[in-house]
Amino acid sequence: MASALIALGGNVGDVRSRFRSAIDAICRQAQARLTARSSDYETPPWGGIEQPAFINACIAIETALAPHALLATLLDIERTFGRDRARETRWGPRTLDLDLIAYDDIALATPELTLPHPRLFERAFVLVPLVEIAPDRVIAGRSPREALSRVSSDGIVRLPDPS
Ligand code: PH2
Ligand code: MG
Ligand code: MG
Repeated sequence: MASALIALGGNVGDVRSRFRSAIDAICRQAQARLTARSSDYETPPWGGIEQPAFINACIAIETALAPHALLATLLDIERTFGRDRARETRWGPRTLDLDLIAYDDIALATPELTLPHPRLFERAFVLVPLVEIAPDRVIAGRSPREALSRVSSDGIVRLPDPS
């Protein structure tokens, strides 16, 4: 089994309940066990497009799938939850984004998949939830905690657990 970190995001519709269903689907379809789940965070949109705030979270799983098979499963689950890549703009609104952030200590760069995620350390909306579940995991020689100390997390709000 391998240890993978996945970042979840979305800003269209009921994102928080979609996260719950998507995490269930990941565990089923990726032959995976959920080992950690962050809180949900409301985060200011990044990327220069005017759009509603995002909800972001991170999970850690143990999975039997290899990296590309896991990626294919995540893309499939995005489609199941209404993602239509043909109709969306780069950095624009989306129902569900599932990004593979890290997979064991594997480093790879293929047209479909780069590991660890190439923009991970620039994005407080990934680092804040990641610090909650894996502050000291070494990713490309850095820790989420150290990386977060170098970016602004202004405007990021932890949401209370749903009761
Ligand atoms: N995803 C984007 C573009 N901008 N901003 C935040 N805060 N969170 C996201 O997940 C996000 C974003 C498209 O991938
Ligand atoms: Mg993505
Ligand atoms: Mg993304």
